[in-house]
Amino acid sequence: MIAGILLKGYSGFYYVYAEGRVWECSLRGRFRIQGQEFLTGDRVQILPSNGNKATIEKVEERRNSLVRPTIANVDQAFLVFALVSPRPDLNLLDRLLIQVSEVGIKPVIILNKVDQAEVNSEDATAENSISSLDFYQNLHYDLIKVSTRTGQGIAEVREHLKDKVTVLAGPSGVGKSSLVNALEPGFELKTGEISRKLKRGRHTTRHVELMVCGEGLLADTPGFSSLYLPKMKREELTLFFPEFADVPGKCRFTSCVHHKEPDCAIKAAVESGQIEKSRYEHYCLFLEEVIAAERRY
Ligand SMILES: Nc1nc2c(ncn2[C@@H]2O[C@H](COP(=O)(O)OP(=O)(O)OP(=O)(O)O)[C@@H](O)[C@H]2O)c(=O)[nH]1
Ligand SMILES: [Mg+2]
Ligand SMILES: [Zn+2]
Repeated sequence: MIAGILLKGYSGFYYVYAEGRVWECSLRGRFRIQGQEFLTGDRVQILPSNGNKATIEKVEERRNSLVRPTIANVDQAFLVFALVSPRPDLNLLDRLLIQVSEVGIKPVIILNKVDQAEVNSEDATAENSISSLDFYQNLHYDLIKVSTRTGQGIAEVREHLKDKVTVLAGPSGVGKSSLVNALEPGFELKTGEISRKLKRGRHTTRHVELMVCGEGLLADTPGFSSLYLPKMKREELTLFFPEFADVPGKCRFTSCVHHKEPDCAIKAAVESGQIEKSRYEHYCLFLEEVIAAERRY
């Protein structure tokens, strides 16, 4: 038997990547009735029969799984945003950082369309966007600046793909499919208007698919613009704002959630500029959501 990763299930067959090639697999006995429980990204053991055919004999326990997209055992997520258009939605970015970190997936922020900076270099909006994402590097997140148009940064993205299962996430129109095409020109994924028109159908009729890309596996996803926070206790939210831990000094109250309390070290750090204002504003928004959700449980 050989170990592999499930790329996709399609019309009763399962495509598994193992030992550098793709196997068309059917299910062995007891799995047949449980077929629907397989997820893209599942680690499986397969038994080759002839040619590229094999049967799935065993499914390993999942390390993690995401609901949207429905995929298991993801190592990292590329959180893709565009420099100028569509304007980076930092609220969504901060939500995504929480969502992936919570299940142990490493986030990598990809700032695409950096070629737009040259075109609009006089434009204050572009300048703001650049600096507003740069500070994420100081929060110990990886940030790669790319342009699928000029090829800038593509080699660096390819490096990050190596030996990993990566999922793309981000709003519609930021260039996720364009990025896949830049990494692997053979795929020719639909981009732009066509992609948007097909999106609904594609989203509902097809499961997410992993593609062999460079030396890793990559899943493209349709864009989205809203995201719920995972279930957590209000005091856990600070864990997803790593920069809060770097703040010197202490809050007056040990139970301080850095919101309405007096003598708060975090609020002082926002005032002094040590903590980015947008990050703190999102923290407060998220805190209210977490507290509202607590009441429902
Ligand atoms: N200027 C510029 N435009 C780009 C770049 N990358 C992609 N685009 C354009 O941005 C538009 C959207 O690209 P897509 O790749 O379809 O975006 P997507 O994120 O896959 O969108 P959805 O599939 O709807 O989620 C297209 O018109 C692309 O040509 C880039 O680096 N620079
Ligand atoms: Mg797309
Ligand atoms: Zn505080």
